[in-house]
Amino acid sequence: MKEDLNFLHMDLDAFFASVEELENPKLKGHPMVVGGRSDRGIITTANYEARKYGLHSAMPIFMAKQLCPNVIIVPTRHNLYREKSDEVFKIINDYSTKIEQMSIDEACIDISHIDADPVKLAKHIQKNVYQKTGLTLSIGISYNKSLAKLASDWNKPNGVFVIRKNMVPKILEDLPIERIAGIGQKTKEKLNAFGVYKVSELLELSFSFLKKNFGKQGEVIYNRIRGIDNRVVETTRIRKSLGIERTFSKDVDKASELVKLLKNFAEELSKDLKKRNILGHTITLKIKFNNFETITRSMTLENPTNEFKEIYLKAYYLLRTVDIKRPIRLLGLTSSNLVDDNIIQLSLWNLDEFNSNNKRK
Ligand code: TTP
Ligand code: MG
Repeated sequence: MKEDLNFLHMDLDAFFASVEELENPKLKGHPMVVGGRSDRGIITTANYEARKYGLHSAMPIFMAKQLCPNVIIVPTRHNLYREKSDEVFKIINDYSTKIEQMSIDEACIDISHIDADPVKLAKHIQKNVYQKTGLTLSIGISYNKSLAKLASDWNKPNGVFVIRKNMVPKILEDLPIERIAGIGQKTKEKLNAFGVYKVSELLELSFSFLKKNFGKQGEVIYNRIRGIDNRVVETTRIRKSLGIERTFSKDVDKASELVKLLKNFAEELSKDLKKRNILGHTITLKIKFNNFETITRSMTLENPTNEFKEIYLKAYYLLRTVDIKRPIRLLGLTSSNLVDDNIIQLSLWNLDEFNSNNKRK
């Protein structure tokens, strides 16, 4: 039976701390937190060794020191985490065009177009991200968004967990209510005041009771704990352009050579666009001469394209409008004004092959 396990939620493990460990491997194996410089600061995250002592995000540093006197405190470096996060998302982008980034280290990915076993896919993603960045992540898979998120937390670190239709609501019953997406601090306190702490107790409340006391949110909660969540993955990372730019080791001064390079660029660009299932409306040529003078020429097409021939012909036309008066040190070819192809067939890691080797059961 093909289940609708179309939501994959990923969350990096102890993200800031893991990045710091990559930068300074000596930190590995020691309880360590990333956080403010003074005792009045708070922890942004704790590595898994420090978590054994009860240290966690949002805990004041002075308290962390009391609980774990040997804890190493590393100051926060946001730019570094941002860069690492971008690296991870670049890898994830190759799996799906529908990715919703929820935070710096977390995303929900629509995998409905991937006809492979979702667990094998999750392991493929984990291995790929680990090999390229050294970071580990945990993945949850389910038939809706909130359950996929919940599942990503189930087996941390480096885990994969699937919540299937026939597991709900049983699997949720023992959870504290705040684990349900949509139950924030305020709602939690209000529900606690009604004597409700666990999902099993929440399941006993009627739809009308929840609606009367919590309004629209009450409806949402009633549905979520029964596995109903119709939200789709909202694409948040929209690529604006895709292109190739290269500075040559030796300036190019022959027109024939330049045309040959342009052809290669068009070929490469077309392949890249096709892999990502995107089409571009605008083609831009960029040339930098050996005196660093730079010119760009653009052309917008009526219909977007990712076809090599079309890209090449337009790029060639643009090249002919340029007065090539000096040797050239840099050439660039970019496609922008991008649109989704909608028909998702391929991906950078050869989705077709992956699908046929790893069929869903
Ligand atoms: P989380 O994914 O919540 O935590 P984490 O990645 O450190 O650990 P886990 O393995 O449980 O996923 O948050 C991601 C990063 O966001 C985290 O590394 C640091 C930062 N952060 C804060 O700055 N303040 C906070 O209160 C939390 C929760 C996280
Ligand atoms: Mg995380």
